[in-house]
Amino acid sequence: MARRTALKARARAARRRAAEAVAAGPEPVARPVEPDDGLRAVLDEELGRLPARGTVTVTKAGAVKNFTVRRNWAASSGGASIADFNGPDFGPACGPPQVIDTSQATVWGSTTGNDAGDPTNVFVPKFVVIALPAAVDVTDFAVDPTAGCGDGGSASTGDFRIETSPNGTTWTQAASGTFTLDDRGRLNTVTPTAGTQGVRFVRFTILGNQTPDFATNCPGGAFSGCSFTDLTEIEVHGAGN
Ligand SMILES: [Ca+2]
Repeated sequence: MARRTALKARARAARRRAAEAVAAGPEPVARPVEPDDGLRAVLDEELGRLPARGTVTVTKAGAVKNFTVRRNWAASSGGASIADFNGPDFGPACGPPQVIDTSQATVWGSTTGNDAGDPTNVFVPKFVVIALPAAVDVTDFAVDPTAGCGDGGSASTGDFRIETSPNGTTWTQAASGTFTLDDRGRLNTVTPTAGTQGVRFVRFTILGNQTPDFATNCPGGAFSGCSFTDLTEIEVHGAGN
């Protein structure tokens, strides 16, 4: 009898401890991890845009990786919008808003010549104007020039110009350059040399695509870039006012 009473008392004590443990919540677990101890973290060049992406390998000791994010002021999800553009509108699937949707799987598809995409050997520049949700002191742009919407790589953006404006009326050339084959499939940083302060509008102009020797290979060449020109994504980084 005494043994049975002792067993019951022990069982009651065990149940009480279990109930107290549940009420107290889980025990804190200390996971001291040195920066390079058991942790391999690769935050690729995509870091800085939303959503940030990276690879973190977690060991038994856990994993700690601090990172910062920065706002893409050109994101339509953040209030930016397309204020103007020229050329045809192949929306919604391939319209101009696809360059500010933060997706590198969607593309603005346009034409090299007339709006019908009749192949010629004369490239008519195509522009898109992005209205930002606030005045931004721009530190850099990021551009993915890659073609899509059924077009070949030759339709990727080549020569380009970026202008900025505080009001949508007066424009300052902030940057220009040429994207090549190596720039496809990624966001390429473009650093402005002027027009960085108080930017409310960004105008991106496609001056040429990546069709080899466009002036002589088009219109008869077998390049989709003879008819079409595309752009995947534009990002704007900096400090909002
Ligand atoms: Ca896109």
